[in-house]
Amino acid sequence: MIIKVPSGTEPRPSEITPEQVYLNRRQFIQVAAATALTPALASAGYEGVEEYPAPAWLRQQTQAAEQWPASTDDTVTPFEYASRYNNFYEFGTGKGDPYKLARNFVTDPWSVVIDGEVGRPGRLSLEDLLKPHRLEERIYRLRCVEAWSMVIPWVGFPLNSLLKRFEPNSDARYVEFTTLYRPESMPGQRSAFKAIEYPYVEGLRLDEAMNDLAFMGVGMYGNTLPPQNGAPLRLVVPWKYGFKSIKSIVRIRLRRTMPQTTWVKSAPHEYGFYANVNPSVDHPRWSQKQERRLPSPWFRSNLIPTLPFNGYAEQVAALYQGMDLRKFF
Ligand SMILES: Nc1nc2c(c(=O)[nH]1)N[C@H]1C(S)=C(S)[C@@H](COP(=O)(O)O)O[C@H]1N2
Ligand SMILES: [Mo]
Repeated sequence: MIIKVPSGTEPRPSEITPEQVYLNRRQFIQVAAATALTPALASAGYEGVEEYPAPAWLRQQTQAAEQWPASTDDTVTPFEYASRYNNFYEFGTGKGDPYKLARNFVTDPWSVVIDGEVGRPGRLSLEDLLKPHRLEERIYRLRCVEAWSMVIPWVGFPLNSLLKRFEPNSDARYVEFTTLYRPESMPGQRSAFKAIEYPYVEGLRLDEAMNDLAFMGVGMYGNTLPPQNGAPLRLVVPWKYGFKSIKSIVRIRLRRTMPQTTWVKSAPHEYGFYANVNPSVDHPRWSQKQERRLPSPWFRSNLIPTLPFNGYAEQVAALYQGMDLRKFF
């Protein structure tokens, strides 16, 4: 059921195969997946998954992830959309740019620095960072601030279990995350007209970061992350607009003060630090009351109502008790 994607710029099967043949093969792949006796594996059941370069140990672990019992029943977005319709400005601002331009992005070896207000700071290889964590699959809704949404089966582990290992001290009130800065391989970072400042920075209040829904992703659709989706390690915060879910993380810093995050710096009246999904607070240039659930073909707009906290209010609303969410948008 896995289609290998060689590194390089080869066209994908659907580009070189007539549509009907491609679909027949996908149906075949689906049948093969349904009859395989691997019910415990997260990868069972997803069609059209392309395999991107990754270390063997990581691929093995993502394929063996266990199911999280609280996943949404919403229909999962096809892998083709989740891996080809992306925001990752480091690889261009067009939705199709990251799929094309991140193809050769090298994510192995990878290390992450954890520092700031912690008892045990350090730099860890990805392998050491992942070692103590059991991977699980969680199907979450992803709501972009641009008013489209998808449903993605992530593989990873709760952020709180990572943070606890480094022993945040009593001055730690916020968590700051930073994306890799490597202009030689990220064309958006060397563009003459940069859309945003780099490196990309995001942040959470510590209590938000400790909420069980805040997740570190290392895979999706039962396999490792494609580079365009933030390989090898990204944040997934399902109750906030997608821009909080920062990709390809190299640094996690515990802080006393609120971090200056990329989109707040770039347009503070349009994007806030909290960025909780909220249908009753519109973006200055468009409504947030509805969203286009992808895929949305041209003949059907697929508009659905946007839910407070993206449908996760029961788990997270208490974090914001007494706060004016219009002011802290
Ligand atoms: N480093 C970095 N992280 C990023 C972005 C980005 O441009 N750079 N875009 C964000 C936005 S706006 C969204 S909607 C999600 C999209 O994640 P996906 O492509 O895996 O669906 O990634 C977020 N993380
Ligand atoms: Mo987004």
